[in-house]
Amino acid sequence: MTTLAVDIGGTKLAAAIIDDDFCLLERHECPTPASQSPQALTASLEALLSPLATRAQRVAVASTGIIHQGVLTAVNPANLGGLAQFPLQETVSRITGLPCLVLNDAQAAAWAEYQALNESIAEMVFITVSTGVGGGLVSQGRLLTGAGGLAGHFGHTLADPDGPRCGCGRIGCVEAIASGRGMAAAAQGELYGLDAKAIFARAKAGDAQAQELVQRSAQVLARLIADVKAVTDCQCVVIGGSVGLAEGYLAQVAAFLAQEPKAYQVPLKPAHYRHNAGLLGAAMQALQ
Ligand code: ADP
Ligand code: BMX
Ligand code: ZN
Repeated sequence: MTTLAVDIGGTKLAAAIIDDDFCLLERHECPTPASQSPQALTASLEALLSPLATRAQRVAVASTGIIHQGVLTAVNPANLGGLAQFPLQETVSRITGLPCLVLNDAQAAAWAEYQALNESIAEMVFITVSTGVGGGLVSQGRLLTGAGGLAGHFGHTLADPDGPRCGCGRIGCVEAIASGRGMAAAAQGELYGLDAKAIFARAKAGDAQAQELVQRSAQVLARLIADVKAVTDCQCVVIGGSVGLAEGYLAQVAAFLAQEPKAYQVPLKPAHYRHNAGLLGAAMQALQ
């Protein structure tokens, strides 16, 4: 049996054929359309999934947004070009003709990363720093999704009451500062208009403003992790997403976390499955 796994993020769509031993047999990627029209996302999903659908028996989707009863509702619609709601399960089932499971991207990644731990851990938290900042929590061996799908949306906790407005409607969310989009929005002067990938490249080349933007993100993330430790007493926090996995980023987060009182410190790990954690976690959930 094979699963067609799909990861819908604010920046990219990924799809892979995954076998029942969770080997990735083939992987494809395309940009996420920046449009508030549901037709644009449907068209991109059609182009990505149609050629792969005949090779799988089921589909498993990990997607940005609250996923409840198969429907995607954005907490932060700005991450999806303004798209606030999308009938995800119905659309993907129609495109592929296959049974389809859908869950939040960070919750899916949390599940895969929990399976990859080689120690017995009761509480584990996963945080993705990517287009947004997402999260997932495994407690006593169970993935917590919440009655409405909101569990683990750590990116929308408060980092700075005087901070920028978040697309979710709150002021000063972690996501508004620490995410790839948040870093890009704060860039000024020579860095104005650059995305987070380019900002990291400038930081590496010695640009002071770029270094400050990366540092600010890492500091905000470390404070979030201390808060999460205080709430969950998790024994490990796994970090993913393209910003989270960028060279040198986790070391900066760890250095800021080390400045917190001992009780709020927790071991940090980079995602074992790297950029495929969401795809694999969705496939693992579908097989259960
Ligand atoms: P998605 O949010 O679609 O799941 P990613 O995890 O790739 O996708 O996160 C996208 C964000 O990561 C963007 O803000 C992008 O600029 C940034 N990014 C992509 N590659 C890198 C990199 N090598 N280093 C730092 N940031 C990166
Ligand atoms: C946002 C929110 C979360 C998601 C997180 C990371 C939306 C559309 N998404 O906080 O559901 O898990 O971003 O998403 O409101 P990514 O696109 O960065 O992977
Ligand atoms: Zn927010």
